Amino acid sequence: MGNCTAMWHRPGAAVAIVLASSFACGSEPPSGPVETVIGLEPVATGLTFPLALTAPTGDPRLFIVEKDGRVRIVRDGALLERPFLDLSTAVSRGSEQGLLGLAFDPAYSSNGRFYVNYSDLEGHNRIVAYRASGDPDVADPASAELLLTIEQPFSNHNGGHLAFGPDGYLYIGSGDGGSGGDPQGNGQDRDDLLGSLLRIDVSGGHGYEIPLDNPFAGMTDARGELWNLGLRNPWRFSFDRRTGDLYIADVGQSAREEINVAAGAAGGGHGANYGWNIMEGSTCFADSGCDASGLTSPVVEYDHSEGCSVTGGYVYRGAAIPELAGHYFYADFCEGWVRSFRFANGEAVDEREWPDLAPGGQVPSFGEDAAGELYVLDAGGTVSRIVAR
Ligand SMILES: [Ca+2]
Ligand SMILES: [Ca+2]
Repeated sequence: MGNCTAMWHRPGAAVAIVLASSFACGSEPPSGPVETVIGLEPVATGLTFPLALTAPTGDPRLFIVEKDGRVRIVRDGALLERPFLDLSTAVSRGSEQGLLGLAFDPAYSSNGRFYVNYSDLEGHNRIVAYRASGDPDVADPASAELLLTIEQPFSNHNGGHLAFGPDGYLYIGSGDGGSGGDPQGNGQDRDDLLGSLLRIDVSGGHGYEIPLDNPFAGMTDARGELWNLGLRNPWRFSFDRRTGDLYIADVGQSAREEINVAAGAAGGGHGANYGWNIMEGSTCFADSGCDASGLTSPVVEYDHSEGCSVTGGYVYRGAAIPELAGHYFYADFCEGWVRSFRFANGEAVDEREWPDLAPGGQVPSFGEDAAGELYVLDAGGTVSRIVAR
């Protein structure tokens, strides 16, 4: 019936999606063979190392994070000169440091609250809440409320991404603290905020609470903020806005890059251990005879003959290119290629590469707007929308 065999794009052939009776592969609605050519349409240029793009619910504007500390707005197709927020004097800008994440409160239209994650001048990560000002295109810098500090023993592997889950909780990506090989064992330790996604409740309007159903809530030997563990540097993660599935792209050490998917219907990876530094991808790391029992394996991985650092993206749920529904896009930062797959019945299907989506430079991130359309960010300064040709 359906053909779920991975079909890699052949260089030189037309970039096209060919889905043959995809309903046999998983949860997507039936669709006949379709063919859509997609490419990139620049929406902003001249940015300084853009590394995140998001928007409040229902808001047609694009909010783009620049690594050096500014949040810029694209409104009605134009990049506004004045930043929405300027933290450039508060941010460390070393290689993996900077303003790293931005998320708008699900109730932003009524409470004006949003959250950033940045490397402070000591190199520690700060998760800070801000509020909008009377001018919708400018935040109120005086509204800053520090929610959480994640102390960093080394300058790299800072995670930094922020996203609200379908449960309304704020998820925070946190790396293993850095250096190489996780010398402090932070990936497997449960009593620190490193090497995990964190999950906190910010709905009270000030500070945060630990959700009672967090896996280690109330335990004395673990941090209640942890949602999972065993991550090395979950630089980018996202939720499928239709299914709630959680996609975590975890940057590898020197051999393997991986993407983990936790089905929303199966609990979203509550308490999952993704293996680092016992394992790197599906191979043993710290000890060649490692015990992988109890560890969650990646759904997709590739080795360093194909890249060096995985950049997680999003599942397409926009309206402009219906044929892309359910396809998760990701990239390699160093090589700049863009690939996709669909997650169906616990595995990756319809894997392919998209040469026409490679922006030509390093890809630090993707973006998703309020309508579910996706963007590819080029570290050189251009942000482009994925469009049908
Ligand atoms: Ca830890
Ligand atoms: Ca892993």
